[in-house]
Amino acid sequence: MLILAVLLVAKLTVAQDFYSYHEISNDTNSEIQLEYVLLNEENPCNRKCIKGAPPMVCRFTFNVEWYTTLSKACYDCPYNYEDCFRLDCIPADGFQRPVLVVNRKMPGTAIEVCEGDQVIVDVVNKLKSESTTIHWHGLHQRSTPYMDGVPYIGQCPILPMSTFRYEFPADQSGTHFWHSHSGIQRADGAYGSIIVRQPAEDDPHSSLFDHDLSEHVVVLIDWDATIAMKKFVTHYHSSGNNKPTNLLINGFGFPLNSPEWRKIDDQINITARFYVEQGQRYRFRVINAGYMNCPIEMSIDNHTLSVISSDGSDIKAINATSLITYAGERFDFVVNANQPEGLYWIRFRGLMDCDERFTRANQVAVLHYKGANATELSYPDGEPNYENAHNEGVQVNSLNKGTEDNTTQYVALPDFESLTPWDESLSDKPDYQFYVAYDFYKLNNPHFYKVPEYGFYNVSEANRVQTPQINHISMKFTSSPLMPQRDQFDDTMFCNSSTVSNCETEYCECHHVIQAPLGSIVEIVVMDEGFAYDANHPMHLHGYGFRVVAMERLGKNVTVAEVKERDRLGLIKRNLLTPPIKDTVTVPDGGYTIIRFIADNPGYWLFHCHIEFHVEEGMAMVLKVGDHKEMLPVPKNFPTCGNYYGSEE
Ligand SMILES: *[C@@H]1O[C@H](CO)[C@@H](O)[C@H](O)[C@H]1NC(C)=O
Ligand SMILES: *[C@@H]1O[C@H](CO)[C@@H](O)[C@H](O)[C@H]1NC(C)=O
Ligand SMILES: *[C@@H]1O[C@H](CO)[C@@H](O)[C@H](O)[C@H]1NC(C)=O
Ligand SMILES: *[C@@H]1O[C@H](CO)[C@@H](O)[C@H](O)[C@H]1NC(C)=O
Ligand SMILES: *[C@@H]1O[C@H](CO)[C@@H](O)[C@H](O)[C@H]1NC(C)=O
Ligand SMILES: *[C@@H]1O[C@H](CO)[C@@H](O)[C@H](O)[C@H]1NC(C)=O
Ligand SMILES: *[C@@H]1O[C@H](CO)[C@@H](O)[C@H](O)[C@H]1NC(C)=O
Ligand SMILES: *[C@@H]1O[C@H](CO)[C@@H](O)[C@H](O)[C@H]1NC(C)=O
Ligand SMILES: *[C@@H]1O[C@H](CO)[C@@H](O)[C@H](O)[C@H]1NC(C)=O
Ligand SMILES: [Cu+2]
Repeated sequence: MLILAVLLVAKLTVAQDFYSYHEISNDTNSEIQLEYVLLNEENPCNRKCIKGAPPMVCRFTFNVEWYTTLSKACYDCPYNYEDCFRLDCIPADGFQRPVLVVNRKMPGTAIEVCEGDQVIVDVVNKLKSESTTIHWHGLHQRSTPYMDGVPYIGQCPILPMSTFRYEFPADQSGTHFWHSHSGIQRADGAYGSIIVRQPAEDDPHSSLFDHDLSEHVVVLIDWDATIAMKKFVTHYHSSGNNKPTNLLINGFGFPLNSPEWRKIDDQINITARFYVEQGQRYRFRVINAGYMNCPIEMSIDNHTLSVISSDGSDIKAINATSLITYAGERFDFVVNANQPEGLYWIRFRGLMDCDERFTRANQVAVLHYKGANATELSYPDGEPNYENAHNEGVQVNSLNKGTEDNTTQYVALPDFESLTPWDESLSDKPDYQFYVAYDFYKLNNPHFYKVPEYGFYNVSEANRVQTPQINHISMKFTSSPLMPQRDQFDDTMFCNSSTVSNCETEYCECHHVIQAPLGSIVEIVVMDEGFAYDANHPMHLHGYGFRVVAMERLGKNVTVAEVKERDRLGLIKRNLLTPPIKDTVTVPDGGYTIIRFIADNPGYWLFHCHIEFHVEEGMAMVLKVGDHKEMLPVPKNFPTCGNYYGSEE
């Protein structure tokens, strides 16, 4: 009876020939569990969005498991081209390594829906001993804050053997992505796209492009030959590096940086390939799912990128030659296929820890005109390499540049013009202003050093890894989730810069929470002090989009006091007209980025660096908006977790 009911639901939402059942099994909780894998192209929710058409319920099952690139499903890949495209084959850059993926794909199953649809994703944890959660990056979960997917904030981690059903409305259009928010699982492959499309009538840019296709979603990640946890422990407990060596575009990449490159002559070189027809204009949607300090510059030979949107929010179009994206950011641009029919390199170049000082990570994809006399294994002329991965011209979102560089060659974020009209968050004076300053510090972080045995200054220079902190505090997560189990917490259990002391010399770790009353206008001055080496930290706020009103690089060694003084003297220019709305933004090294939003989404929301290793080390803090009774009620039977110390009567 129950099986029939489930099948009926599936049939209502999934046309019959669209799915293949893997297995039907009885769950241990006597709940019938139906497992099916919907290939992206096959999901009926991935459709043309028609104004006035009824919304759909879009169901997905995400099986999270350890897997491998070049598995047996790949047969003779990478020596046989067709084999690399078999179901469950993950070719990556042609090297075998373990991956942690969803539905044996990397990127995992794409979610493409129309604005207003209801998304239901059953996340089935098939890992052997690790927990997981999935975050829907870019969706603010205003009506469903318990679905945000941050362990110990919005929910308990999902245990192995367990299934957690995420259910939320796709109420914000744009290019978003999902990724594991547990540990550093994203780095091993647990990421994919969520595209929420609109009817053409609602899209202010619809006249600028002819096509907005699934195949033109571009998911980027920095990549390495080993599992991320190996890199993490050897970096923090020894002298291992934290530099990725390669980039993958939609899961594909030439083994450009491998020592074996050029030696494996019979190996197929597979790159992502984007087909276009001459005379047509295409909307591309780029997602940077990167996990290390590896901003990615991209450009397309002989083509202009007309940037129209970022993080799901539209801007007045900007024509650019190259675009830089940081981990967690998304950009949409239109490519006009107005060049002679042929093949063109799409070039990607890693910056910072991926640049010419370190690994020279670079990658290519192909813009393939359908009319070109070429096969899926033909390539444009010219050898791709790190040096030629840059095209000169107007650049958007440049590394370590704010509005201080007013040459027209660089377009900084505060110079974007949002198509979302002015709102109260752009009032002259905010209700609350927070300074959030960070850097790397030479601390005896007890997670990695032990005094007197092997303190920071005892060990060799190569072993002295500095700790990134926000306001000199490392975030310690609670043992049960803040929002659903909020009755267990009160403000005295939290800390912030006004409750701690000596943190500049001693390592400080606590539940770092700042607070804003519901409905207040909040300004956060995010600062990179720039004392330690050049770095770059893309900061992501959960639950909100924010206006980027200012961004400036001041130079090396900047203190909070100096920036406050600059502001007092009126030297900080804020764009309070219609600056862009983002959810992830970087800060120039030795500079600041100022963001504004109205704190109208009650709850506990994480604000953190989107570099996996940094957030894992505690480069995060929580924004508490509203008091406990203003937060939405906890769903019935929501899972709980926490410590157990026996009964101590
Ligand atoms: C599932 O469980 C029910 C009731 O416990 C049982 O009748 C049924 O045969 C089981 N189905 C499968 C596929 O194991
Ligand atoms: C892969 O690329 C390398 C370098 O360009 C080349 O030597 C090799 O022949 C290519 N393999 C195939 C099958 O085209
Ligand atoms: C593409 O641009 C390069 C460099 O600007 C130029 O040399 C080349 O001729 C262009 N190719 C085409 C097909 O226009
Ligand atoms: C961008 O370039 C196209 C031509 O390629 C032009 O039609 C359009 O007006 C330009 N847009 C801007 C904002 O400069
Ligand atoms: C297409 O390319 C092949 C191989 O390079 C060549 O033999 C053929 O003549 C070309 N066809 C045309 C129409 O250019
Ligand atoms: C850029 O800034 C410099 C120095 O502040 C100023 O002299 C120049 O006029 C500015 N140029 C533009 C295009 O705004
Ligand atoms: C580490 O440094 C401290 C302080 O200088 C010193 O007391 C201690 O003996 C050193 N430990 C080792 C193992 O060298
Ligand atoms: C700092 O934490 C204390 C204790 O939780 C809290 O009362 C105070 O509001 C916090 N300060 C800010 C700026 O949020
Ligand atoms: C910045 O601070 C670092 C570390 O304290 C110091 O080594 C460096 O000399 C300073 N640089 C400048 C330009 O003041
Ligand atoms: Cu960081």
